[in-house]
Amino acid sequence: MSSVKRCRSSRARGIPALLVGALALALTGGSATAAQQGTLHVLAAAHGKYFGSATDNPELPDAAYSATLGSEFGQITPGNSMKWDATEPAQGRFDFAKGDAITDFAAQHGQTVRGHTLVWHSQLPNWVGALPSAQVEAAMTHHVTEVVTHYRGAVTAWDVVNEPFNEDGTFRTSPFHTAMGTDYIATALRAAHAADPDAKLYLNDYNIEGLGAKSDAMYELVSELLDEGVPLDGVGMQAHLAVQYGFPYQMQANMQRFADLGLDVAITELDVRMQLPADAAKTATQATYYRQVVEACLAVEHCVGITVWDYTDKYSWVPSTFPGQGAANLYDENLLPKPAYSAVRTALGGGDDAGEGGDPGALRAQYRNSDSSAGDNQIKPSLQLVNTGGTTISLSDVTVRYWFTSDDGASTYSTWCDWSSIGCSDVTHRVAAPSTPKAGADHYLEVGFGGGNLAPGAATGEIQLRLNKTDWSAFDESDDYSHGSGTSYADASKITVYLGGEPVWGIEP
Ligand code: 9MR
Repeated sequence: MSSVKRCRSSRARGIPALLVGALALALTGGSATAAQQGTLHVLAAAHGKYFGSATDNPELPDAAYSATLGSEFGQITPGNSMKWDATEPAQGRFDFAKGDAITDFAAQHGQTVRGHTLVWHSQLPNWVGALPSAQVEAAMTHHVTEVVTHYRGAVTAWDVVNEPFNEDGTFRTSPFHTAMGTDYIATALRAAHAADPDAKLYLNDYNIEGLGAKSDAMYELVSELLDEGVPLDGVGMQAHLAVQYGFPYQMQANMQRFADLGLDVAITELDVRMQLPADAAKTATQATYYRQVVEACLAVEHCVGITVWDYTDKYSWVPSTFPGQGAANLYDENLLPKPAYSAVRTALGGGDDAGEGGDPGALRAQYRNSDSSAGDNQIKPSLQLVNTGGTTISLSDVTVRYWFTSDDGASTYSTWCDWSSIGCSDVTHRVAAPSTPKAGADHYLEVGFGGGNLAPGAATGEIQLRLNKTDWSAFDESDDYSHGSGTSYADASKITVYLGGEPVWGIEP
C-alpha cells in the first residue's frame, strides 16, 4: 500500500455529544423512559453508545434467554449465522435463513445488528480454499456483494475483515492473503461499500485492545487504508479477556489513537474468562475488568458501543475452546446477573447506591404464564422480583403492576394470592384503573408487600396471583398489555415496578 499524505475522513469531525446520544437512541430504537433505566442499553444510550450482545440461532427458542436478550440489549451480533460457511456453503448458493432470523429478532425488539463477518480465514467452507488463486478475488467480491446487499438496511455495521493479524503483527495467512496479498482488505472494503454505502465498515481483531505489536499493526494498516481513501469506518476490538492474563495495557489510550485517525471504535466481543472453579476473588477481578472496559469506552467519544460475546455463561463459547475455563459472561448459567453485571451498570451511570429504599435501577420483574386458558374467567400471572443491585431493597417500598383489559362485564374484581415462596400473608393485591385507559390496559393488578427485604442478588421467588370479575364473566387475555406466553421466568418489561411510587422497571403502556 502506498503512503500518500493522510486525508482524514469527514467522520473525524466532532459531533456534539447530545446529538450523538439522540442518534444512538434513534438507531437502537431505545426511547429511554425513567422506568427503563435499569437496562444496560438505555444507560449506554444516555452516553450516545449502544450496549449489545452476541446471540445464536439455537438459543432463540429459549424463552427466558431471548426475553432478556430482547429487553436488556440495544444491539445484537449473530455469533455464527452470517459467517461464510453459513451464508454461502457452496459456491453461488446463498442461504440467509439463519441470519434473517437474527435480523427479524432485532427488528421485533428495536435493536441494531452488527454483521459478523464477511472475510475471515475461519469458518470458511472448503470450496473457497480449493479455488485456484486467480479465482479467489472474484469469489470474495461476489460473496461480500451478495451478503451485504441482502442485509442492506437491516445490518448497520459490518466486520468486513475479521482477524487479519498474527499475534506478532504480521499478516495472517488465508486463501485471501495468498491470492491477493494485503490488497484483499481494501478490495473487500470497497465491495462492501459499493453494496451498502450506509453500512459502517470495520476491521475486527482480538488482542488489539491494548497498546502492543498487534494493535500497532492494525494502526498502521488502517492509517494506510485511510490514506488511500479506502472506505473504512471503524476498528472492532473483540476484547476476549481473561482474569489470569491481566487487563490490556493502556486500553483507553489505544482506543483514542484510532479515534484520532477519524475512525469509530467498537468493543465487539467482550467477555472475561477465568480458570474454573470461579471464586470470589476471580469474580471480583472479572467485574473490575468489565468495568474498566466500559470506562475506557465512555472516555473515548468515538467508541460507539460495547457488545458482549453473549450475555450468559449458559451459551458461552469459552468452555469448549478453553477446557477448564469459563464463567466469562455477565449473567450466570441460570440467567441471573453476576457482580460483573452490576459493575457494568454502575460504570454506565446506573448507580448501585441510590440511597434510601435501595438501587432504583436494580429491581426487575420476571413473569411466567401459568394460565393455560387466555379466554376463561380468571387471569393468573405468576411473578417474581429480582434485586440485581448491590444494596438491600425494602419490599414495603415496592409495588408491581400487571396491566390488562376488563373486556365486558362487571367492573368490580376479586384478587387472590394463591401461593408465594415468601408467604401470601405479606403480599397485598388489588385491581385499579389508570386515569386514561391505554391499549391493552384499562386496568392493572397492583401487588404490594407488607414487609420484608430483598438482599443484593436475591429474588422473591414465585408469587402466584389470580383475579376475576365479581360476575365471573370471561376475559380475552390475548390482547392484554402485560400478558405473555413464556412458561418459564423471564424479564418482563411490560410489567412495571415502582419504588416509593417512582417507576424503576418496565415500560408503562
Ligand atoms: O461464538 C462463536 C462460536 O460459536 C464458534 O464455535 C466459533 C468458531 O470459530 O466462533 C465463535 O465466535 C468467534 C468470532 O466469530 C470471532 N472472534 C472469536 C469468537 C470466539 O471464538
